[in-house]
Amino acid sequence: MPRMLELYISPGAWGTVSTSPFCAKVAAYVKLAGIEHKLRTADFRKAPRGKIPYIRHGETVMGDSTHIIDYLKTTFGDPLDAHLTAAQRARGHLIKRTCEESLYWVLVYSRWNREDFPKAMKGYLAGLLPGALRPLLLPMIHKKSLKQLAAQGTGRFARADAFQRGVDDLEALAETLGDGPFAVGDAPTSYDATLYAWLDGIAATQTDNPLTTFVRGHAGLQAYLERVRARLGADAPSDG
Ligand SMILES: N[C@@H](CCC(=O)N[C@@H](CS)C(=O)NCC(=O)O)C(=O)O
Repeated sequence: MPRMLELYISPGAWGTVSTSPFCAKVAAYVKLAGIEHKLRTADFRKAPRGKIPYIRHGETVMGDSTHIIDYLKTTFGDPLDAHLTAAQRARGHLIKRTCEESLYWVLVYSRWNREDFPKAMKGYLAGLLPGALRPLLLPMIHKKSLKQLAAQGTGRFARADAFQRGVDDLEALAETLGDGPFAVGDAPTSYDATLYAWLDGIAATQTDNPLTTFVRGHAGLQAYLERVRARLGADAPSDG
């Protein structure tokens, strides 16, 4: 068995382990699955395909949160999902895809669109980027995010329409979750790593928008977040 698993993520803010929900997802997975690991600050230049999160485990360097979790299941065993029925897997898949392929873009929109950007991201990025490069990097990162949002499509909607798409996803997720207690049953699974990361990331974002209002004001989702938090304990990125 190779050495310690290293998980490379973007730094946290607003009480999250990482502002990237894909990073927060894998950070939650390794904790829920009880896999010993070290959290490290990601370097985009070293990230496979230029995206975070990525892992290093011995000689293996791998990106994509889903590929990573598949690798971890093969390497460390599958304590969370091995027992799931086909119906539970299907339900979990739909929850995961809704978060990762749809709600994700409205979350990105909520942080980077022109109206909300100054409040949501400026302070965070100012603390993150080296002072001298800040005036250069901040607009570059902002521009890249807007370009991705436009290419994906969400960035082309009026603000109210973009947020409505996200609220529709959240309503469906909350309805599907019901009283849970977890995404697909009585115990946390890999699907909770995704659902938790998205809901926590939305609730934590430092701006008021229809997504944050929905999650913060929904008693069932708040109770769910507390249940998952109780299983996770505290964690923070460390380069040690
Ligand atoms: N499918 C990937 C998506 C990861 C992803 O989109 N990460 C974002 C941060 S949340 C990223 O690295 N964006 C930088 C870019 O697209 O250039 C996964 O599951 O890990």
